Amino acid sequence: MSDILEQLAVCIERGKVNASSPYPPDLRGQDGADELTQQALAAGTPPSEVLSKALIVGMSRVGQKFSENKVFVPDLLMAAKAMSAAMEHLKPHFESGEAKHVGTFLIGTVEGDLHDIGKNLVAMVMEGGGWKVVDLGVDVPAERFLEAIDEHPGSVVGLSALLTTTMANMEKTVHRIKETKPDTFVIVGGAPLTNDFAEKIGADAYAPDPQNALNKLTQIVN
Ligand code: B12
Repeated sequence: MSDILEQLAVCIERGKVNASSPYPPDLRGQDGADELTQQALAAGTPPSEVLSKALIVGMSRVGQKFSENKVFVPDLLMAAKAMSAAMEHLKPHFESGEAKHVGTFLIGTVEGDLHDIGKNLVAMVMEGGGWKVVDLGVDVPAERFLEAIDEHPGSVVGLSALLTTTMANMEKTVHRIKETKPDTFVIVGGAPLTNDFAEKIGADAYAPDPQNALNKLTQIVN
């Protein structure tokens, strides 16, 4: 079993989407993220384990290599594509079957930032935890968050940022939300963030990963 998860982590890291994908050439003809995710689930691996022990592991490895200049942007794009192929199969397992939602969760990646893999994972896990999720996408200006709060009164807002430059936009977004809708609960996340930063910019909470976010938010509504 752990063999499939390791192979899947390699497919994410190398950007091997599916068996028919010609990229990367040395894995031509082998199963990709698409097939291996289905095999792991069919073998009874819990979806949360597929997520934490394969998908996130593969993305972290490619991220590390990017930081060391061993791979480049096209490699990241292929890794992101493989990740999306895998997530398509995980999604149904995280969809909530509950008739009544715990609450509404608005999520988006802040203005200037196009990274959405982490945001999508948080959205998926929150949905699995019984929340109605409204995904505003990437590069979301503060004003769009405010409009969405008007459309979904009482919702909790989640902001994602992956770039140190867009952490500044996150701060502006939190300030706009807090000055206009002071009662809105705002949780922030993303690789460069810390608890201290979240406190400094006036967010109500920080979570390093989706499960932590789900636990914190479910606690506040109870
Ligand atoms: C994949 C990737 C890309 C892909 C994104 C594809 C996509 N669809 O998202 C592409 C190729 C497009 C890309 C582009 C760029 N990238 Co990039 N990218 C990455 C990489 C390798 C992985 C990010 C990722 O998906 N991680 C996996 C997910 C699962 O982790 P995560 O996002 O951190 O999310 C987790 C938590 O943080 C948390 N979380 C996330 N959001 C939220 C929100 C809430 C509310 C909560 C509670 C929790 C939470 O939960 C998630 C699951 O555990 C990182 C390196 C890294 N290791 O982080 C660089 C990285 C973020 N990129 C970087 C850079 C520089 C860029 C570019 C500027 C590159 C360029 N020269 O063009 C552009 C910027 C484009 C833009 N305007 O946004 C730098 C940022 C450096 C910095 N200090 O700002 C990094 C750190 C790489 C590096 N070491 O240099 N990138």
